[in-house]
Amino acid sequence: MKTLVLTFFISLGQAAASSTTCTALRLPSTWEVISTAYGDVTGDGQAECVLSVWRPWRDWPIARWATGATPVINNHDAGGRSSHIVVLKPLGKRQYREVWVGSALFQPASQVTILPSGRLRVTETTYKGGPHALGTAVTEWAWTGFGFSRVSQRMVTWQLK
Ligand SMILES: [Ca+2]
Repeated sequence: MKTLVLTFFISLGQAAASSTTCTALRLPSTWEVISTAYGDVTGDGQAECVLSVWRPWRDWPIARWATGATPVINNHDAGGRSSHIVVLKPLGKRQYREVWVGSALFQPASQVTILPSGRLRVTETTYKGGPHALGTAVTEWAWTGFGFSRVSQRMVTWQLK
């Protein structure tokens, strides 16, 4: 019998908070929430729920009048699902307000974590492997006021023995 040995060449650090607050979300049934994180990712002193979501891909609305393909045209898997980062503000009483929903990611996300610094840590996977495949990279993102800017990227190497 083969043994799977995983060698993870990066330090994942410590998560800032649990995601237990981000439950009871009422999302479209076609959305699959892969991971949630709860913490202040926008730097305003109030916590948000950050979700890694895979959902049916849709092109940008500008595709209707654009002359060329949009930058997200290939950002989906073979089944037509794309990966998105979603930021929601908990309002209490199981209510949430949408803060930001990102475009279909070029490099899809699986796990999300909010670091004590407020940066968002994303484990990236591939559209071919799917949302539950082993990560291929870990990236850190900082809130810009209307979205995230990538701060760092570290590739992940898995070794099978
Ligand atoms: Ca915040």
